[in-house]
Amino acid sequence: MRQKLLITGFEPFGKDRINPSWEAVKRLPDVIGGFELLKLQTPTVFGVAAETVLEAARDFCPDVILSIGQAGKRDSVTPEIVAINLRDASMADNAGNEPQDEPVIADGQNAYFSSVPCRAIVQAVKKAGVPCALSYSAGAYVCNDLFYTLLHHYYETATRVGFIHVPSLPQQAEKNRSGMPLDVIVQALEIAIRAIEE
Ligand code: PCA
Repeated sequence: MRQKLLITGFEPFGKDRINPSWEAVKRLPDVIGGFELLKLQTPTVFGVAAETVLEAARDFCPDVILSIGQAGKRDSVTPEIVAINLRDASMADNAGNEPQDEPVIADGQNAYFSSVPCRAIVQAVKKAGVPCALSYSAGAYVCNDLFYTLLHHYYETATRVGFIHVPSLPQQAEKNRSGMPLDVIVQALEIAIRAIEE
């Protein structure tokens, strides 16, 4: 029987009109290796992103949830190893929220580690020639908020949760950044999913 993978990408935020995380997720095949995929776009809004994913997961009952987000200041694909219990926005989210020094979940533990094999993902993606590195911080904005909430919700359950940041596209890359073409991001995600299965 196939395993089920819920994979999410974010809507555009800040000054961007496009978010490579969702553009790449949208282009993935519906089946990768032994996984059947359900693709979901998440709002870039504190709290609401996680609610959207948890609601979809209630019906789909995924074995793995893999969320993807854009990290414009990076030129590599970066699996996130840890999520922290902190909301600290450097700009407003898409609903105008700009929390500072707040917990994601009151009384939640300080941090959770990813429950997908980040190091295996890095090795597999790099082997294909795509720049990829472990990241030790998913930030304190909406991506970390989603990742932390999912890890908290599925802590010590059979459902595994991972998060991968991807670079901006070349046409939207910030100064001194090259960005990464969309087809390369799609390829990296497909390899990452196969590495999770192994
Ligand atoms: N990146 C942001 C939020 C949405 C996204 O794609 C982040 O890194 O928090």
